[in-house]
Amino acid sequence: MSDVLDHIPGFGDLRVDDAQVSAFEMARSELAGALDIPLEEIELGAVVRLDRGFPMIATRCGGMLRAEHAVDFAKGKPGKRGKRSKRAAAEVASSAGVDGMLPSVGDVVAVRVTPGHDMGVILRVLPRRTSFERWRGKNRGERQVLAANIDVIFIVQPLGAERDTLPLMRDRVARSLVLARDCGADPVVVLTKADRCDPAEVADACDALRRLAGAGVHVIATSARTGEGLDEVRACIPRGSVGMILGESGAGKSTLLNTLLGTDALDTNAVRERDDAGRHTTVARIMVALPEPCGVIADCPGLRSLPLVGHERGLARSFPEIVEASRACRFNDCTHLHEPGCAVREGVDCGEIDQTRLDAFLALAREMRVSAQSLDPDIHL
Ligand SMILES: Nc1nc2c(ncn2[C@@H]2O[C@H](COP(=O)(O)OP(=O)(O)OP(=O)(O)O)[C@@H](O)[C@H]2O)c(=O)[nH]1
Ligand SMILES: [Mg+2]
Ligand SMILES: [Zn+2]
Repeated sequence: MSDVLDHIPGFGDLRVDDAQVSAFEMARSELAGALDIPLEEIELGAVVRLDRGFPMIATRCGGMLRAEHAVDFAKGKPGKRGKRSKRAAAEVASSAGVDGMLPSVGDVVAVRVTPGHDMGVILRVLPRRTSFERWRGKNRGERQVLAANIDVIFIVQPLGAERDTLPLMRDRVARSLVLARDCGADPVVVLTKADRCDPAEVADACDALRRLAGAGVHVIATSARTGEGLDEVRACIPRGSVGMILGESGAGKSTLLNTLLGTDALDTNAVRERDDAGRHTTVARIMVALPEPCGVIADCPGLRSLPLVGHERGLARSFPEIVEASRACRFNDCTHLHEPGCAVREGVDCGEIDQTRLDAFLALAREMRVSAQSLDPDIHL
């Protein structure tokens, strides 16, 4: 048993690209001027843990500290530096170019580190290479950034759960693929708990999900008990890359990470026997650095639902052959269901397009049209 803090990545374990470093250099001069503070007090850092406390930042200089956000700090939320009025907050925010963008795990930030203070202040969230976002709320039009600068998303789905029929698994995996592609990360499907099924069942599930996910997406059956598939998972997260783990509570996300770490650093909990449901054991977003030659993965709380709202880009990236074929449909607004001259259905007939993928595409496209309409009644179905 080891502490999760032993495995928190340092700045050098994360991938901060040249664009982010130059954005930082520019932000640093601007912020130092606007706030009238020494340049050396502003450091480049990355958010490696987000929990109920202040975000934890690994800095380029090798430090690890908790940091409050400049906007909260300025708004007078209780912090170590005392209170400020809302008015002062606005001034600080505007003069310093603090844009109010909230940091998420994986974010690269400009952080103020003042000698003698153990708490930093996040002054700016730097441009994100990728941003994994989820719809939040009904009609509020808000998206929540669950993680930033992620290269690989592990879509975790347990095998051998009675309530998870193949259609349900397909639906969840299809949604996750769209979300992952939407943010620009590469998806990998990881089926956990393979030891609970016989090999034929495992093979069937893998085949079905491979067919759905299409070429170029790995589908890996794993077991934390037998070690099956773990090397394949490791191969998907080489050193220098950053992953996150996505799946329902109880899917075995933290257990998988512990197995990859080789120690029980992350808390796990038995699922409810009656229905295999998890207990929402993980409540924080915590990055862990895997042993060489692997990179970093963020453990995340289980997500119950994955609504798709405005993820058209992700849909198009997940089903490129369907989008490509649809350009040749006779009607621009072809639904690919019944129209004459539908190139997509022709593609299915001649075996170029998989019916399973088309079904998934149509269901998700329709869901997105319905959700868009509920937000904007002028959009017609
Ligand atoms: N048989 C078997 N059980 C597993 C495997 N992996 C995980 N489990 C069990 O599944 C249960 C839930 O695992 P967790 O790792 O806590 O699940 P989680 O996805 O992190 O759940 P949350 O933190 O609640 O989101 C635990 O009892 C694990 O022992 C596996 O490969 N085989
Ligand atoms: Mg967990
Ligand atoms: Zn068509």
